[in-house]
Amino acid sequence: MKPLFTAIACLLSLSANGQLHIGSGTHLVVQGQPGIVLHNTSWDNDGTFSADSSRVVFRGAQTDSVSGTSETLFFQLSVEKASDSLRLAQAIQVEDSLFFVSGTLALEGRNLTLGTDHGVLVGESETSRITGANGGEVVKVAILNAPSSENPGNLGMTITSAAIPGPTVIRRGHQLKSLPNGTSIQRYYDISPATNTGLNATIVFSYFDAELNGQTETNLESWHQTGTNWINREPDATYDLANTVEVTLDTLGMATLAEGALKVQPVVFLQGAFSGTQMTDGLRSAGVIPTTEPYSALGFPQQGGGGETIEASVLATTGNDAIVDWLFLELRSAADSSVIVRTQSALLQADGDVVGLDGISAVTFAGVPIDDYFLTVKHRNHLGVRTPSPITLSRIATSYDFSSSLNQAWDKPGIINDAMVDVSGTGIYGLFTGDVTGDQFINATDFQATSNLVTPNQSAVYQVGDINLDANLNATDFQTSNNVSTPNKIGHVHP
Ligand SMILES: [Ca+2]
Ligand SMILES: [Ca+2]
Ligand SMILES: [Ca+2]
Ligand SMILES: [Ca+2]
Repeated sequence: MKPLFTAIACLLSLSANGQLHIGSGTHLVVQGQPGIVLHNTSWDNDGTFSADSSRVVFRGAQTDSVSGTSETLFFQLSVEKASDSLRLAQAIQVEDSLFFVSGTLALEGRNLTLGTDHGVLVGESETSRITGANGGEVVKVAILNAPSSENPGNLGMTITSAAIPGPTVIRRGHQLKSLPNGTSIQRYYDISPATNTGLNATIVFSYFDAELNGQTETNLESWHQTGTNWINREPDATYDLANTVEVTLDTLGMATLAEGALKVQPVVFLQGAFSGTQMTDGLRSAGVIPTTEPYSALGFPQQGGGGETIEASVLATTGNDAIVDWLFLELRSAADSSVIVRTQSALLQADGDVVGLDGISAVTFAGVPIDDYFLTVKHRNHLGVRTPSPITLSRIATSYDFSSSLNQAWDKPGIINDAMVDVSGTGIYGLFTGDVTGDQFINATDFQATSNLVTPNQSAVYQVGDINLDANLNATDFQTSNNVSTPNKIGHVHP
């Protein structure tokens, strides 16, 4: 079919400064392929454009823009700029294909929406691609039903899941994200599925080397947002030649890539809470665990941490991974264990796993160099412990099981009590309970304080006097305190 131009009414003009202007009241209908080739000519649509099945091609070495009071709905669009870019000065839609031949398309804070049925990016490359340092997003809606390596709109986010996410809005942007460990690469995906739990989705994030923002490619990891927290997850795989990072996520949302932070996965048990093979989640089931860490308010000195929060949904998990309480972790200098390099509030699961603020992932220490550190674990009414020697921490999570042996904790010289207590009677070690004053001593002062706090009895409380962590203040806490405070005990954190 031959190109057919139909200008209804008037005011379709090519101005002297290189602009195709569709004036107000003008209706431009273009049929066939290619429809319009614009050479060093911008597009300004104040009227009505009916793209039919046409292609609008931008060529030439000058910067051109797409503007106008009307949001243009292209059928096909082709970026074939010899240099520089095509810039959006108005949001646009591309119903079918957006071709990249040469040059870039700069979003400049505007959105580019791809058609739900056929909208797709074609031929993006290191030199011809979408950019958006000043904001704007590429938007695609896809219906995902047990997707198998689906890459909606060819946006570069490939998803595989046995679940049914349903209608899913995928937004791809190129503005840097500010993360706890620095900034992201120049790309993010914001994914909003209709059903967004238990997806167990394998996501392959693609990027261009030109988007790396100075980061070491082989260190790229997934950072995804839950509430206001950025959670750093080790990827399942990283391919620096293919420019992809693969990660498994149960819940989708805002996600980007950046170099990972130091990670640790300790195992810790708490006396009083421990019973049988794991710990009670009585505080959680009573609904009293605060969503903001309690340690700052209790006067635990902070270094780079403090104010950590969690989503209420983190406390919905039951069973082995149910949250018992907040813990307080410290990295201390390998050269001097009295020097606290970084503090981080974390969460304790019923089976002893110490996890990050999503209640699942390893604990991360952002903004800290890869090095050896002493690791300290404290709890608001238990005696703290630390590793006997510095442990090597890196982006790959280091496991450290305090519970497997008394030797897993540093033994303070000249002190009668050990660092930990056998909470099981069968060689599972945990932190001594009963330091309700939080001074790393368990003595008559703690017993007196507990005695005062349990009078009268209280239930469904989050209180330091609740030394068995069942959310109740009563005779059990009183009796436990009486037992553990004789003889007196001292915490084992530093000399
Ligand atoms: Ca690469
Ligand atoms: Ca666990
Ligand atoms: Ca005390
Ligand atoms: Ca209690």
